[in-house]
Amino acid sequence: MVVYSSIELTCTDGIARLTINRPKALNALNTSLLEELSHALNAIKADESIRVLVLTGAGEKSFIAGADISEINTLSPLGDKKFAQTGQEIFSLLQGLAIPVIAAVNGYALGGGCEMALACDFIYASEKAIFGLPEINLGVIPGFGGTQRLPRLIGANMAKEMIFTGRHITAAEAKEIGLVNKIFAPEELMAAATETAKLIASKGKASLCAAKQTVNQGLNADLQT
Ligand code: DAK
Repeated sequence: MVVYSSIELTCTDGIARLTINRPKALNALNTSLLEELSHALNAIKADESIRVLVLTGAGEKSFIAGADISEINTLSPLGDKKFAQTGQEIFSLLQGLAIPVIAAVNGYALGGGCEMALACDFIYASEKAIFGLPEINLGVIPGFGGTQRLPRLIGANMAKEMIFTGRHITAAEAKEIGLVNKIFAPEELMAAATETAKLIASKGKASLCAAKQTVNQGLNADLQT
């Protein structure tokens, strides 16, 4: 496997684990991390032995604390546009993976971090996880697909409240509104995500991929289609 500087990719028994690892910035997404992520996701896509992906953040405090604010502050308007497009493309690549993807949210999942979890098939969270789309506080809107994926998951009105207020919500609130499937003690989160990943990996890959594709495409079509 390739060695990255801000992410880690491991694979055991058909289960890939992708860990965002930039502790000095609470795993915030900067351009070089996004480039590594793009490379890793394409490697996962090309590896037929991988049946499930688990995505998490390194450390106990943060899943991903959003886009890297200090980098965004240095971008020109064109640079801003490119950064947003790059993020959108990578999150579409993540969502479009044929295999199931579980987000194991271990801490802060803010802005782009929350949006990345939304691009996964479902979310398990630590009791300490905090979710939010605080872009409004920076004078912008969620730029990596959150305005589209969040309402599809929790309904338009709940999504608008989160986006308009920029408020942080706890794991318990996130579960109540259907953003999160299950909550675990912090030390149990990865074991629980891995156990579910193993159960999923024990199923036929063709039917898993067909199930994912059918659900996802069906959400954008009428019942008859
Ligand atoms: N970017 C860069 N560094 C970050 C960061 C981030 N998003 N979040 C945290 N850090 C850094 C802090 O600066 C600090 O660094 P040092 O001072 O130690 O060098 C270190 O991580 C530890 O953070 P704190 O000291 O703040 O830790 P606390 O426990 O006190 O607070 C916190 C944790 C997560 C509540 C806090 O760090 C925080 O509020 N962080 C920022 C969260 C946030 O607002 N994230 C961005 C969401 S918006 C675009 C425009 C905007 C966007 C995208 C595109 N275009 C126009 C293209 C924005 C998208 C977003 O994701």
